[in-house]
Amino acid sequence: MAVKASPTLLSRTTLSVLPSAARPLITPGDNAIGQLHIGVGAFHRAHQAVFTEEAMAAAGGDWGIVGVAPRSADLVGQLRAQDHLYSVTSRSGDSSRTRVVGALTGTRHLPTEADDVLRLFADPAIKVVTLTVSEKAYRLDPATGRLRMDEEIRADLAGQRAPVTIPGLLVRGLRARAAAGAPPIAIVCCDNLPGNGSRLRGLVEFATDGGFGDWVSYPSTMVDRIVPASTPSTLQRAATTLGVRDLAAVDTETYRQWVLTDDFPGGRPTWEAAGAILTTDVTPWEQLKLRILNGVHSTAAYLGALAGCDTIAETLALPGMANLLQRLITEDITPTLNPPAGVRVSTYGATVLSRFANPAIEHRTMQVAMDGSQKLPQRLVGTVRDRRRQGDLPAYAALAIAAWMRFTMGVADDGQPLPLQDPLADVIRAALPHSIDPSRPLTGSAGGAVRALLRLDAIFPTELAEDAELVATITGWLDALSTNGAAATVKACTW
Ligand code: CS2
Repeated sequence: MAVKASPTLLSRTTLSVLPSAARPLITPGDNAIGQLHIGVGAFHRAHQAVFTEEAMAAAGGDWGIVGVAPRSADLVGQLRAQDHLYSVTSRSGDSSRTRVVGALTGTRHLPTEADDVLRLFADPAIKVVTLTVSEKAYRLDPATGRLRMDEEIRADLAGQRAPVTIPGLLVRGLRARAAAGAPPIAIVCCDNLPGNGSRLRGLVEFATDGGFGDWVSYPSTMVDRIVPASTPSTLQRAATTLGVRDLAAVDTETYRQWVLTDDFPGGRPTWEAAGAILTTDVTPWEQLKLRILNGVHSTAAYLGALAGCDTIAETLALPGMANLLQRLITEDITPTLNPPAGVRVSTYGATVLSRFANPAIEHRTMQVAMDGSQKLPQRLVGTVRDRRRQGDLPAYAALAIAAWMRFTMGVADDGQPLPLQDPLADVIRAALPHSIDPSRPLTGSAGGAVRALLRLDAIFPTELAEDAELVATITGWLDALSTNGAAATVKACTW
């Protein structure tokens, strides 16, 4: 975990060599801790931490963040060696802005420091716990939204060893806090799940047989900023701009949005001073974002990966792709939405497509494509279900589902392997008919594959699996994808 301190590494002592525009907005260490954040990856560092720093710069408050890394000891070592400072570079076209963020005041490595994390849960100074751990970490059954009780969860809840799962950590942390008689707290899910606050409340109540009443609040949130995994070029560019090395540097876009229900019994940072929207109902925002941004992102990721595109921006440049995604938004998704007051869905959709096309953001199709079983229900399946209930056939959303199905078969159009990274990978592979040879056109066997995958009830509701017209449409697309390839299928959609 230890990284040798180096005179050329970003740290409090090297802050003075930074260009003045790149220095933190607050003096690191001036604000005491107030928040615990689980999942201190690139997204958190470029989103909630940035909002929090700006809030503290504008309105003060002791809201320093202690970040918990659920897995990576290297990241903890790097951040510690840098006094928890790191830079965020917002990139758009040829222009970029880099700033070091000073909101992170400490880190813990969950696998080796769980007891200390539990102590922090119980610390009265902590009033807000935020999470960005990805959809799968909550271990919810996507179909029922209920916590999947397995050996690990049971062992975590039994409390005979340090917790290793996120639900286990949350429950054990809250129990430790209750036992310490500490004041109320807000637990804030910042992952792309619908009704993320009430899902988390349901999870805790189910795992504890009733929960903690009003003493814990679970605000719902919609979070948005495209933050690709950092690469060696991210670090190289940060070093050039800063004049010191930054091993935890992050690249992102300029756009960012955060909408939260204002339910924080122990207080909260003045995030609105940083542009966040505090409201009473996040649902319309969340549906807009999950169905348009994330739904279209996943569609581009599967089609792009099949077509051999490395990044989302490269995918957007395929002939016909922008047009197809535009029609997916206008014809299939928009009629299912009830947008927030004052938001024009067409403008929102256009902004999303131009964000995806930003060539300065090297967001890999394989990164967005992973964990499809956890993402599809809220991103695409809800749209298909709602359109079918409205009596319409959502052709482009059906193509998106077909592209995911083709993707699960593990071979791109040029024959390259497409490894299936998904917690349900084994279940998905077992569902696929054995007769399928993914390296050849599926002619004749596409229908069997579609029916088999639609029967996965963790992803698709029965009403879709039994919908003959929908099955036929998805089968048509899957046939086209396997016979002509994704690029030609998309191009043929240019009416
Ligand atoms: C992406 C999201 O990886 C993915 O699945 O769709 O992480 C997306 O970049 C963010 O939700 C943007 O806010």
